[in-house]
Amino acid sequence: MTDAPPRYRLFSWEHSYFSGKVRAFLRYKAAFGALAYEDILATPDLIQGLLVPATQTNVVPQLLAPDGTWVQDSSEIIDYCERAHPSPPVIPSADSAPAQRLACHLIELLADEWMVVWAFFERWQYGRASVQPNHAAFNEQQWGAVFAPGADGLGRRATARMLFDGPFGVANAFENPRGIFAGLIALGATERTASAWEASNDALLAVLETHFGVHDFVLGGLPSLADFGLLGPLYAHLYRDPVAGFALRTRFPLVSEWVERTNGNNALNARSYGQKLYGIGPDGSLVARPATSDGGAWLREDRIPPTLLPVLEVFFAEMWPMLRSTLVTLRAYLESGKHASGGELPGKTFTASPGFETLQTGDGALTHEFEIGGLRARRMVVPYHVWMLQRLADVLRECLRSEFGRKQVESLLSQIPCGEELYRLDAELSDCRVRKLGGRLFA
Ligand SMILES: N[C@@H](CCC(=O)N[C@@H](CS)C(=O)NCC(=O)O)C(=O)O
Repeated sequence: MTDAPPRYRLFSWEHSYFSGKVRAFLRYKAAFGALAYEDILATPDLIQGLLVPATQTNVVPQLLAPDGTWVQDSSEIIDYCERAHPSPPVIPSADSAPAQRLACHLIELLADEWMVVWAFFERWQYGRASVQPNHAAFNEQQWGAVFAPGADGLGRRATARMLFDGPFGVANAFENPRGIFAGLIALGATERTASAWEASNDALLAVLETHFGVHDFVLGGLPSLADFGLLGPLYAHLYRDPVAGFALRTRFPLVSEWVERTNGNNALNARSYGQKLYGIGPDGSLVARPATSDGGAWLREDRIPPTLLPVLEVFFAEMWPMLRSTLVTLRAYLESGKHASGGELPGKTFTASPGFETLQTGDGALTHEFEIGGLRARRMVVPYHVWMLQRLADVLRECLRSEFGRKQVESLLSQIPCGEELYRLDAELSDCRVRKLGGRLFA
């Protein structure tokens, strides 16, 4: 008899961006017997009674490990489980596949913290009464499921509607921005910039459509961190939300199919990992072969498929200037003496953090200019980006340890405009570092 795999508890919502990323990752590990997990709906009672006391943050997803350790943050959850259950791997090794490893982390960052803007915008914009097409009813249903889990269907929808019109600020949206809409403005997504964000998202989907026309996953025939990262925007928002979901299915059918494949659930047509395709042998028996592209494996010898380069180009063209400016702005703020040394920093992705609104909105010290589609706009600085950059700098250093690694990384970055600026990351992070304790960030 084999021992049962260790059982984790994931606290998540079906319609949450970062929950989709982590759930698909855990499902992949579980499919190969590395671990088992229970997916628990993170109701307000559980968030306030369990999650906040454990990690000091109310965000989902959060993971409770079998030994009682709480892990908050989708990236930390993946790193934690990857260390504890390395097989099957989702992050290529720094020694044998340094370019693929670096590409995974760049794509994760793009998906987590840049694609989030349009995904967040489409959900709420198409839920405003005055906007067509409209998915307000669906949005009520998906939020009501969390906020009134014990109520009947109409009760669940009514509860969500009350929250939308109250604290979420949907009724007044951009006229009197509060809640969600204040968050969108803080991210630089306004009625003026919306079409530029949409165009950026469309262009990225077009590039992905080309890639998934050749390879079933980012790195070939098995998923990796890059796939799970991309599933953040692509599952809960761009696939499930009806208005964006209609556009995705009709205009980007291969991306849509990849969502099902990476999510690993009800994906018979999409052909997923662990699945086989069968032919009939000469003697009439079923003959199995891997169902996914590239022989059902990552591309060998650290190969980066050429169709992936345009995705990385988007990272360096659009997101990288904003990240560099984040470091400059945060450093200036920390050096201004207005921040207690070691003091807490804002920690949220979607909105200004409670208590930091003055700094993170308007012309506050933690806001900066950025560009999208040729438009200049203003957005908040998100110190969490610095934490992600520190993680990326660690990965880059590991990848550059060997001669092979230096050659592979150089060959990758030299093909991407501005790619070689990444070598300056360590220098740019000097004097501008953050610490993450549970769900809180400190200077
Ligand atoms: N960096 C975190 C972000 C988590 C996050 O922002 N979760 C969203 C749902 S997808 C949330 O809980 N938002 C509620 C809030 O910010 O109050 C991660 O990667 O897990």
